Amino acid sequence: MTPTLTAPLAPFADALPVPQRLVAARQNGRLSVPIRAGTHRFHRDLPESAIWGYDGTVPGPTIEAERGQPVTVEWRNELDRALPVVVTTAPGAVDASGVPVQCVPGLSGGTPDPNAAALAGHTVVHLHGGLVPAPYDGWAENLFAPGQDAVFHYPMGQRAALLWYHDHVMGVTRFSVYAGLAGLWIIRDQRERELGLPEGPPFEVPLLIQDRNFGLDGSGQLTGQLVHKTDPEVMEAFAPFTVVNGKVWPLLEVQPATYRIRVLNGSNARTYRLVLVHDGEPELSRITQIGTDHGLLATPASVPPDGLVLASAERADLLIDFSGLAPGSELTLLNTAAAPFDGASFAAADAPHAADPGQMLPYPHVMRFRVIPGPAARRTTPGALATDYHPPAPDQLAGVPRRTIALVERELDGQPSVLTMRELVIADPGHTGPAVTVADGEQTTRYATVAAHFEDATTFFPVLDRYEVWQLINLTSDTHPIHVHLDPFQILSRRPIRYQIPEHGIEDRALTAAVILERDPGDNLGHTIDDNERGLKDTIRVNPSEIVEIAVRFTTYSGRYMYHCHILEHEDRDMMRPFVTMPADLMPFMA
Ligand SMILES: [Cu+2]
Repeated sequence: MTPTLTAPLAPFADALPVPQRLVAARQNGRLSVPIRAGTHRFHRDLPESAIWGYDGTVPGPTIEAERGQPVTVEWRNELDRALPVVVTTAPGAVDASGVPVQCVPGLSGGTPDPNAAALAGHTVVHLHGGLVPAPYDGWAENLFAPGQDAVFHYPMGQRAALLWYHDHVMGVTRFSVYAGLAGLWIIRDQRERELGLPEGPPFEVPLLIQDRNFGLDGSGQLTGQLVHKTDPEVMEAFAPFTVVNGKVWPLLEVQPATYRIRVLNGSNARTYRLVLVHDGEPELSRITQIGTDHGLLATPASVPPDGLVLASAERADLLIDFSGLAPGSELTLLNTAAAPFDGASFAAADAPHAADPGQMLPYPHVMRFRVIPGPAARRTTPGALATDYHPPAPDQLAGVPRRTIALVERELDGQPSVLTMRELVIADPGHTGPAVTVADGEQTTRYATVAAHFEDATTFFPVLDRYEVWQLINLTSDTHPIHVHLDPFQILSRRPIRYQIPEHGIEDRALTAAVILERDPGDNLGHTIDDNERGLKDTIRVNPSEIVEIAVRFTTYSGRYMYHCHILEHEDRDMMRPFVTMPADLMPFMA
């Protein structure tokens, strides 16, 4: 284990900021949001950082909408400064003392990428989780330049949920989101009000969690300069400082009451496994999860024994009970997830000792809650939450179209390997080229690759209102959070596999692999579905050596959308593909 590091910033020094609220109903549903260069202080002891932000702030304002009341946003690109992030790849993966370079500030000997420095600020906004017509979904190539505007119409015909809006520009989303282009979007509805859930301050608190790194000056002092640093072995940026609502390791004072805490992992790549610790012991029983990506679960869920796992873009709606705690009590939210995350477990009881630079987790701190005097107000959790969805019945899924996607890591000479997706179709009997075989008991299916890159021809044409089953096969050693735009989906199964890929089995387009639906003897993962994953999801973790099946049904809008890994460094490097939703009556006319 690599020795622990001393934090160069004091934890729990800054108060947790709550982003400015933009309540759409107060502006007749018409909002105008400038996208601006600005400055932001990430910690009281850091100089100001140059950022890009919605309304010039990090995070952007929280937009609040009402189900059934459309919102129009005029997104005004007023960026007048080039990308405020130094992008670099360090020459080595570890420094002279053996510490991974991504765990420390500064460039670690890397050269600033001049192409990144020249990025002028073309942008496009995606409302993640939004049931939005295709022209307003934020297609990654439909950019608007500095000085140009885009007026997007959001119908809001969807259930209450915590969504988020962020930049989705082709190829460099990882830099523009890192620069600050992300904000929360909350939809409210009658069902949540019937349940009497807290709405707005002080008892509803959103937490947008990200990781960031900063530069060093000539004397080794932290500057506020945002640094996106990778290394020759790891293509994802895992930054050492956890930032919540724009502050490094903040502090929130809470009354001895029940709070509704709405969490989004808005990090580029880092997965969090959150453990609430009081006096050195985990107190996960204080947390009840009531909602996930697309809103309320059917019934409340306990946090899994190891902690609450959230990969990039996943959300959790939590009730945290601080009642019965004396004023002055402190509860710390810690992260125990190694990076890159591969699903491996870590006991919650060990969370105070989770720091491990060798696992790219130099500081497990996320934030702290401190109890202040106030009236005790414990809220009972309703036993029944959502009543508007059910898992699809087996007969609804019998005979529906099945789509198969393999996640693979392709090694390249002289540069970090790239993660890509391969769309597979059942091979013709006469197919002689490279194939993927999937053996499930007695039955073996042979697949051929039909698409490998974002710009390859579209092969997915789902018909509106019809169920499909998408099967995601992970042939890599990392967990990938796969996000499907437009309607939410439900997870059907998560099953262990073992597989073999021959030498040169992963080529630019071709893929050869033998997959067997059984557990590999060396595989320690549970491959279970957590209770909190049984709601309506738009981002699902696919762990190593695993097949995940999801039931997908698009309902409302036809057009061209995307699905992709939400590790931004992966989606920017081709782990993203299009699909086109089609009205049934047009299908006979498709060439
Ligand atoms: Cu990925």
